[in-house]
Amino acid sequence: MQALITGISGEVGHGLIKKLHSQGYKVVAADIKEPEGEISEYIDQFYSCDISDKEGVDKIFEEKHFDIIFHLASILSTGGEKNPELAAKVNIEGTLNLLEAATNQSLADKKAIKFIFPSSIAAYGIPNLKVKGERKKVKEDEYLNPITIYGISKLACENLGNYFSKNYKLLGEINRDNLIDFRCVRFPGLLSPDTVPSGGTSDYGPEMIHAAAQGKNYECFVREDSRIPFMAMADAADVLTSLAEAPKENLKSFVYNVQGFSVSALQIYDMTKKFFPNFEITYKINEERQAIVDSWPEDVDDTNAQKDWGWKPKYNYKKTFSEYLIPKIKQRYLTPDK
Ligand code: AKB
Repeated sequence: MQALITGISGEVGHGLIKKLHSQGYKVVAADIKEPEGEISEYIDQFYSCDISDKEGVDKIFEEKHFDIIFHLASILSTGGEKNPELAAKVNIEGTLNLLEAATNQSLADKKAIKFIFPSSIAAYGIPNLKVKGERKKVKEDEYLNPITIYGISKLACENLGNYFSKNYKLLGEINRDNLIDFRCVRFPGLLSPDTVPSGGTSDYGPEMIHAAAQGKNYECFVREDSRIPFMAMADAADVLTSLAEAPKENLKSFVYNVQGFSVSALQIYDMTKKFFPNFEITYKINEERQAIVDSWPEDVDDTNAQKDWGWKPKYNYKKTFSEYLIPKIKQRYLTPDK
């Protein structure tokens, strides 16, 4: 089984590569950054490729045939607002390049390649805090009015993926069973002990914990009552592989909400302080980043994922800290060369 992963140097890539390798996949990786550290051991072939470069993407598909693609490469919500044109190019054109190449290969090989796409809670746009507080658990088809170019790109690519898997060349004579098998989840903010994210807006969560583990204090850029769903990174890799393994006939939808737990910035601080008692936080609100977080739901309804493919997080809020983040993060910062 051969898997292509784009965006390996990002947050989700690390955990996913290890998992796929342990499941016996040959892993082909494409990224603009060379893989560093232990993940290099798990990669069978690396392509230095900017996914918005169509020729570069096509070359990979000329040389390799895939059973499954995990398309993780993306410019995140805060980064995207610094250069929306670039974000649209990478996030939309890049995804389109991959969808086209995967579709051509699926049709030529007469075998539907699985295309797994992580979307985000950024696909939502809650109109105001009153609605956010009242509505709480948002379903997949509600409030799809994203305010960032990242959220707009994610929503567009969810629909592009669905198009390429069902209606591609609607008037053409195509064996539709050989179109790609597109599956997508909307991730919440992610908390990892291994990587400190950059360019996202949910970054205050992981930044806070990594600061505390290094004996630093943290200046938080959103209000203490800001609340969105989060998930342990260990669960995020599982989300992608278990969605990939789900029998196609069970999947009633092409896009699923998933979440671990819904917490405020203050609750993340309180939990972090339990493990790092000297840790202190101050608040200096960045109005633009605050507006982004305010537009994301407080929580999401992931009943469909539970029903259709048995999704259940291993880590609740407490366990995420006590059994995953804290032991690993302490080890990370105590080991001198990390
Ligand atoms: C971001 O903050 O942009 C991402 C996300 C929630 O998709 N982490």
